[in-house]
Amino acid sequence: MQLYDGGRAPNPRRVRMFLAEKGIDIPKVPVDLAKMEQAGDAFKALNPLQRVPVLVLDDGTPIAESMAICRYFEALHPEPNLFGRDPKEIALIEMWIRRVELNFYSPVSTVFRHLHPAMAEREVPQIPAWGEANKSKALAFLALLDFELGKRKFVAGDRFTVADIVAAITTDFMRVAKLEVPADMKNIHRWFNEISARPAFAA
Ligand SMILES: N[C@@H](CCC(=O)N[C@@H](CS)C(=O)NCC(=O)O)C(=O)O
Repeated sequence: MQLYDGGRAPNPRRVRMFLAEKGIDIPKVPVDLAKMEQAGDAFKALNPLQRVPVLVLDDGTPIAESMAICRYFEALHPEPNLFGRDPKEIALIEMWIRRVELNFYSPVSTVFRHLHPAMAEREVPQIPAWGEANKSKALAFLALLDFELGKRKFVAGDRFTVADIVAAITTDFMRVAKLEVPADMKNIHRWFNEISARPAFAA
């Protein structure tokens, strides 16, 4: 199998961090997003949505969507467990993945896609006012997460899980979107310093 990868872009990064946490190494095919390789016919045959990452299985099946790819590897390599061990933990991790993707990743990505000059040709139409409007949405969720992280060590509970990967890669992506974590969000800073110090974060 092969992972169609996209450099420092956040979605491929969360899959690479997940694989590194699991100790899994698979062949990678770089897709140059700046050169719009994702819009070429060969790549569109793998993912008509023209987005990375995509995992292509040995039988040719393409699996897109970062969390779907991570779940595939969790099923193949259950340890270390990152998606939950019992019904309650599985549900809590899923709850936080969805909360983070919908209320945090999505607005940060919208800020980037609608305000960054590098995205002008890809995000058509680019609507700067929509980018601006999403800044406060991203920060509102971050404030909620700061409050939650005052009650426990990790995003979904008392141990590191895939929910931390999703939230930490998004927090790091804020820099690219020219957003800052406010200095007074002490719990976010404490947690992010810890997650970003994990060797897998550099994957
Ligand atoms: N929901 C998808 C999102 C994938 C996505 O948006 N990938 C970005 C890179 S982070 C991409 O391929 N962008 C190419 C483009 O916008 O043309 C996932 O979870 O993997």
